[in-house]
Amino acid sequence: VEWKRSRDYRDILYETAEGMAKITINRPEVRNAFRPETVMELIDAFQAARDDASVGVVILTGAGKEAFCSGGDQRVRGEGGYVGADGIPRLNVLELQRLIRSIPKPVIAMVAGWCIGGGNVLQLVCDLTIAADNAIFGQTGPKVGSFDGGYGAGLLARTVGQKKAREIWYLCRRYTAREALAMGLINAVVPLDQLEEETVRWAKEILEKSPTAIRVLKAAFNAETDGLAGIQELAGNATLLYYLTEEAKEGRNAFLEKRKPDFSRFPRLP
Ligand code: 2NE
Repeated sequence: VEWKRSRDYRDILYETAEGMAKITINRPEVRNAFRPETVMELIDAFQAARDDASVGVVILTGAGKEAFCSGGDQRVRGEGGYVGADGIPRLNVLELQRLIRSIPKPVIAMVAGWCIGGGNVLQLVCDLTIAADNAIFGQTGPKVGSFDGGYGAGLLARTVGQKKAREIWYLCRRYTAREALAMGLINAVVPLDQLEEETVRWAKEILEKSPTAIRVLKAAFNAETDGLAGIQELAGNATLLYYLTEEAKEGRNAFLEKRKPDFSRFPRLP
């Protein structure tokens, strides 16, 4: 794949090719830990991928072979969160998690090396995860004075089961890619030198499928786990499809033409 650098950022890379966007956390010197600015850029990049109709699948990864992401940058952890150059303490990675869930396109985590703390939660909220055989997964919150009780706990339990999720958080152990695969935390393990090739293969298989079927399925999976926000996404798809019908257009046209709408020609299907 010939990736084209399509947007410029400081902490991340944004590249596109053949219907895919690849978003790379580019802070290898800290094992791709994120600071508030990194997360702001990631949010901007995911919004760009969402709005680009030529993009059907997003790949999230980390620069280098050492790490996917080591979570929040502990060097900028201040009184009330992670403090950026603006001096405001934030936990904006939670917004990023919601965006990865709600973007109506599959997001594939491409994981090499460490996938730890908030980094593991990021791969968890992605639709699919392909890992290299050197990947290591785990949470560290209770060791370093943090925790993620949102998707980090609830979605983890839905994904690997209650017992395993509690073990992961309470003991803060590290798990190999094979162990992660066995517990259902990820989708596949491949040799490190085949990681991108395999991830792109999965992305292209998805790109051959009906985009509307894929987007409604994503919303349906979210509806099962994400409460009213998940139902909102699923219902948003129904509204989108409805807007495309003559029936919905009749309502809009009647309003604009200041007449009574005539829905009599639209069937009430069983
Ligand atoms: C990731 C890990 C296991 C890597 O170990 P290793 O031995 O391969 O590398 P090393 O030497 O530990 O790390 C290389 C450099 O990266 C920095 C290190 O401090 C070191 O810097 P220098 O000594 O060379 O200057 N680095 C690595 N991770 C960092 C981080 N997260 N923040 C700042 N600097 C980091 C090992 O480095 C490790 O255990 N890292 C910490 C993992 C961690 O506890 N992350 C935070 C969890 S909490 C969280 O992410 C979170 C949450 O729970 C809830 C909401 C939001 C976020």
